[in-house]
Amino acid sequence: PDAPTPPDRCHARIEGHGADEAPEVAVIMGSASDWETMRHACRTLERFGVAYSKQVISAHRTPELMAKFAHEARRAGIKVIIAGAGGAAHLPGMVAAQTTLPVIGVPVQSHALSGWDSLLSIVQMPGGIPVATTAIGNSGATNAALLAVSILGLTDAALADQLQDYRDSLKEKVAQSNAQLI
Ligand code: RP5
Repeated sequence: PDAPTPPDRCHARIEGHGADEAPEVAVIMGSASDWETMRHACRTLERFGVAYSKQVISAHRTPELMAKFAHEARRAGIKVIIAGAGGAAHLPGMVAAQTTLPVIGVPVQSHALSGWDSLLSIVQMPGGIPVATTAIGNSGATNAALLAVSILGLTDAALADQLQDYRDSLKEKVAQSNAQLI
């Protein structure tokens, strides 16, 4: 499929992409500069046919928009939130503070500290407000989407089957790479 298009810089509505259905996953990011990383999450959701929305929402620059999004997400039918941010990466934690939906945080690789700052900001949540934190960068964005698929698969057997097929394809790739070593 075509590469997902970048999100608008800022808009408050939760709009779907890639499917006619209402979005089940919301992909949000602190800046348009996070898109190069977060597009991997969107691409993976598209691969599984999961309807999602995407938005730039900054914890620091648009705190009111962040609160509005967090408060409205469940009512809008969102089941999982994927939040990517870099540097002083408060977005995943601050969204998690304002909704009981599962929040998966993606640490975006920063220029100054290679993403250590993002990782530690996202992963070190105080007890009581969890954020499921993935690896830094593109792999983390991909895995965030796979984790969302896994969560949705709890109540969607067809999606769970698709995830198993994907895992089988990874196994097959390893077998093929071993065959090439001969
Ligand atoms: C964070 O600050 C964003 O998530 C981004 O990773 C970082 C830098 O943002 P820009 O200055 O590129 O907009 O809020």
